[in-house]
Amino acid sequence: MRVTHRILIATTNRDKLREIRELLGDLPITLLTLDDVAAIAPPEETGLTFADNARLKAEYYAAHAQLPTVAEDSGLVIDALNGEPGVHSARFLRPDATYPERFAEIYRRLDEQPDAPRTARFVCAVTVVAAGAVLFETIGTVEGEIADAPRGSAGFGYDPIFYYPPYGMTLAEVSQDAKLAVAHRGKAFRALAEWLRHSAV
Ligand code: ITT
Repeated sequence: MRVTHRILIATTNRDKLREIRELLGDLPITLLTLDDVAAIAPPEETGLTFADNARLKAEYYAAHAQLPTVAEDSGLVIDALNGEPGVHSARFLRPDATYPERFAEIYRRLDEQPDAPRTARFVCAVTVVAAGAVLFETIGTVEGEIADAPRGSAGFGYDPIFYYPPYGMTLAEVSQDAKLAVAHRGKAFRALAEWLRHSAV
């Protein structure tokens, strides 16, 4: 086995980073974060898909930091809202909106179509770039429904409104381990961990 000794986890989101550290913690690799490298202004996320934005971020941060880099793009896709907030999840409504404000807007829009299905999914696209080349890409998803009302205080972001039927709870009502066992980021980063174990990055 030959793995890279150091890989940059290029995210500005502390909640994502906490989950990623848990998911990649067992690997014989030093995980660097954006705090460990010279300051890099975040790129504009102009992609139309999660995969586009994950690749854009990995290429951008790898070029600036000159390190093997993993980036991810993720978000909540609500079928009745034509896929919104989707790739706009982090800035839905307004970049500085609170999550309760975002939830209220989502419920307002869903109330306009009471007969539409409440189905939704979280998506996480992950890309690894080293020396200018895309070496690995994967996408993890978890299917669920928009809860009748926000519930729970664990997790982050849209977790309180994401009801996961097999648990009978939202992802903000379960432990981080229970969330990572079934959710989008857990699936994507377990696939990445498997690849890193066998790759020669
Ligand atoms: P980076 O681009 O620096 O990684 P970001 O927060 O801007 O950080 P994204 O553009 O990928 O990242 O947006 C992800 C948003 O999707 C995140 O801010 C949440 O609003 C939402 N999201 C993603 N994963 C989530 C999860 O596990 N639980 C709840 N909300 C999630």
